[in-house]
Amino acid sequence: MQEQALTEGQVSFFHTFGYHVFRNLFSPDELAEIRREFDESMADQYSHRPYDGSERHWTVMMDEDTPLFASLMEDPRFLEPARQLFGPEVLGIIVDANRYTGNTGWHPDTVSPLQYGVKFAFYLQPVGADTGALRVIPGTHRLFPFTEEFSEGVRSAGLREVPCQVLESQPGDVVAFDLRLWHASHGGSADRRMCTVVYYNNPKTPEEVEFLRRQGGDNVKIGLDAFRPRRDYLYSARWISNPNRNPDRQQWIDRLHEIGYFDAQRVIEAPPAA
Ligand SMILES: O=C(O)CCC(=O)C(=O)O
Repeated sequence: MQEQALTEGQVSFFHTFGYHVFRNLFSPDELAEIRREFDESMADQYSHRPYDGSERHWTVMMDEDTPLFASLMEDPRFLEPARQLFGPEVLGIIVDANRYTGNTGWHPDTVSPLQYGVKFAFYLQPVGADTGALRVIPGTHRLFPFTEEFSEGVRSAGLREVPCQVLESQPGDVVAFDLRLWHASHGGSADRRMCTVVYYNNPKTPEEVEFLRRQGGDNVKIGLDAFRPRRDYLYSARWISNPNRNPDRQQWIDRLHEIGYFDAQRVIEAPPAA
């Protein structure tokens, strides 16, 4: 396994422009296993509504039925760069999988300057400028919060008209970007497979804490409600029980409990009815 801590120059580039691309982070054997877990989990989560290319499918990949995916948030290849970028107390939030349909319009992944972090994304097919690669507007994470005028200008300019950097990638590569960075994709296939590992900044001020508290319920809406997989919770009771006593996971769970991130309904799996 290859370790991928960032150099000082790469950390500085990320903070200045908002992204970094890791090449060949996964071995061919890992990729084969990732594809197997992806297929099995998606088939299971959408057995009631198999993918037909008309709408995006999404699910969480943090449980014992997908052990490789479930290990990624604690894997130093992700956790170490996340810590270099947002400090040693950065919070592991989610590992997910997506089957995208069509283009993705320009947007950042957060609506508040009080809520930020890093997303690591990897595609299971080769993706280029007009075949669904992530495209980013470098430096826009530093403009946050955006004026309505800027947001409207970007959204109305047309997907391919906005000046940007295209982050082409091959299976095995991983694209990391700041959640505040404006990004989009153009021309992807009807079944573009993309997975992510997300970390949030550990909030410091009462306002940041309050925003993260509300984000738990918001993540239920933008994930479970929007895509309707079979699971009806983000975090399984088993994940929360941290059966392998992983100290990093325990630190995240304790802090997220303290903040109240888990309090909204369906953030954590409900206990079985008595
Ligand atoms: O790959 C895409 O089409 C967009 C990905 C994206 O918007 C995201 O992961 O936030």
